[in-house]
Amino acid sequence: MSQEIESVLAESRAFPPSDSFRAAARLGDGDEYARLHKQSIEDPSAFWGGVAKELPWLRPFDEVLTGPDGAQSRGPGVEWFRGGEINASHVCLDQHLDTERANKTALIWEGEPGDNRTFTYAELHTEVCRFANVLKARGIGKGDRVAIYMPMIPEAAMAMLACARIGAIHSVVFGGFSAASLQDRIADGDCCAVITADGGWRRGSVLPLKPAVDEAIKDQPRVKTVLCVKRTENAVAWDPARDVWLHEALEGVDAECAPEPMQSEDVLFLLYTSGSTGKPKGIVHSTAGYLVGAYLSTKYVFDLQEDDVYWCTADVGWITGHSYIVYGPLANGATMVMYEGAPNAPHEGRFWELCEKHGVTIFYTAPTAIRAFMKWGDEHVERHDLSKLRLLGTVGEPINPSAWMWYRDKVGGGRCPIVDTWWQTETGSIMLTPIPGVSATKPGSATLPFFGVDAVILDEEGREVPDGMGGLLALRRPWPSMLRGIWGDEKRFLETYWSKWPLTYFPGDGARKDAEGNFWILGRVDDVLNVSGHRLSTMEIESALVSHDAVVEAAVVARPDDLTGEAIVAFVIPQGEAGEAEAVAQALKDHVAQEIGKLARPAEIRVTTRLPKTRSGKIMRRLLRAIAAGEEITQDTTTLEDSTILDELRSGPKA
Ligand code: 7RM
Repeated sequence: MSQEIESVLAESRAFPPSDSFRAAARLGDGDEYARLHKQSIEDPSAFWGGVAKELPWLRPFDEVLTGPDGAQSRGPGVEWFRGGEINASHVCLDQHLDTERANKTALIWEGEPGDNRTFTYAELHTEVCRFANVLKARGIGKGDRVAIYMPMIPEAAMAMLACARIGAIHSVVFGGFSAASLQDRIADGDCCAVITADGGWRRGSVLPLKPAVDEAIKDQPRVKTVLCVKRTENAVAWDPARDVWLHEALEGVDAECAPEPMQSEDVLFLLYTSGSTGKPKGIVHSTAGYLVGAYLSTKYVFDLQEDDVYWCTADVGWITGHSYIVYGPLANGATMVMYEGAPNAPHEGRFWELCEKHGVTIFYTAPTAIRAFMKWGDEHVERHDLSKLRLLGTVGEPINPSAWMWYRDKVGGGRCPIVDTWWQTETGSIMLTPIPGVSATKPGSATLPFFGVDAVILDEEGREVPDGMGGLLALRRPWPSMLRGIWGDEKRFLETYWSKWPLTYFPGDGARKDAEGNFWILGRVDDVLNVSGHRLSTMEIESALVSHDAVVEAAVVARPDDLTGEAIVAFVIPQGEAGEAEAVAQALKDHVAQEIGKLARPAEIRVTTRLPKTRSGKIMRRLLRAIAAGEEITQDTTTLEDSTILDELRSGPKA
């Protein structure tokens, strides 16, 4: 059977950068970009060797890329920057200390209640060294795994950098995960310590963290230390043999801590990602290659300049927080904003208030957030002065063109390029993206492969599919920040990512490439529908639904159908009251049929007020599939943001 995906949505708008943006951009010259890109593909060792030399090494590397076929190696077993020694916290902090950046603001932090803390590079360096000495004093050292379970406070970034400084491997677990999820991750990583806080502020109340840690480690004798930051005043249970307040441990600690020299391929961190089935995978990242990828992509994708104020709204519990809050921006000496709380606390204009207050110039968020902002209404955006913004970004899911246009017009005032960045926990850094001073952006497209990325659209047999046709996204060449494995499960690593085609990485996403070489992500391959033999992307049907004024958000899945094989079920969140949208269910079916074609016409529209999402905002379609088919949910729901949603969906109205 053909594995091609029929791509049915046409989007032809294109927005080149303005002349003024182009003139001031780091990379604004198309010829220069083409030359660099060509070199990155034709001579990756020269290209990546040059980039890597921009970072401070403790010992220079001997070779750039090595493996079974030397510098031509591909596939899972390659090594980057052999012979080199480097330390991530030294790259992020120490290198700036004997430059003008020593007294530059590294971090502007704001708590949900409105409290502020800022740190210069010199101050952040001191904090991290002291933090690192606290870890050392507890016997934590090179190669040990340390779980970090924190709210979005400066200590979260400091904890990561302190681990990196002493060569301990951090494993950040998102603070919204349950005790059970935390326990699984601590056990799988065999962690010897947990860094946490008493709690954090979320929507006006304290989200406790320490109790979940206590619960998670009650049967984990390997965990000898729980280091706890005092953020709130809530009471916590205390085991004096194991628990340590950070502020007490810091008293009288030395502010000097030499960075541990790490081999290029030494592990910098583990980060768990939930596959569509099975237990979470501990994605393993290296030190040098990861840093090189995070450093270069931050610099060019965000056109980072010395006086920018950069804000990535992700949580440090996600890869976006690792690469584009901590390692990438700090390696570039940037000034960044970090915010503890929810986007709608205490009001729905909070993000725009923060942009105005701190003079944010670069803003990076997720489509799920953008759709929420749209729903909350334009007035929250319009109330604030966003004239300092010059660049916008999105990540995490395909962005539907109507949300893209809203983001461009309402937030960006029509003047800011939008970088739609496609990448994964596994890729470590951005793979498909516009270069903002060069690329014409298109609503819904992640546009072009970044430097060194050899992306193609293949069929199951590994043949390239013609332009315009949907297929499987594939990466043929290794890149420095690629994952090095799944912690403790080499077999699953090889099967998941490297077994579909020889020596080629399979990310699990469907995509198509247009005649100009721009990539359009169609969503996870597991989500593709098959209606009467036509393979359709859920994302495109969702896009058609939200292009109707009555719909704010939509999720499309298939249920078995005797006649057509699969039938389309659409879950929609209406704009305004649910009653109205029920009345327009017929109109919505017609709208999809008109936008895409009769074959994409939903068999059923279900109105809901919420959709099941992961905590990073991705729709969990596998749960919707079970609901649409009327099955019991027996699958893992621990990564679900709000489990009460399932009851609503099961009992919700049909139309
Ligand atoms: C960074 C991150 C990875 C998956 C990936 C895609 C989807 C991410 C985009 C996107 C369309 C984008 N890491 N995805 N970015 N889809 N356009 N710009 O999200 O490991 O949590 O998820 O997310 O399906 O495979 S992740």
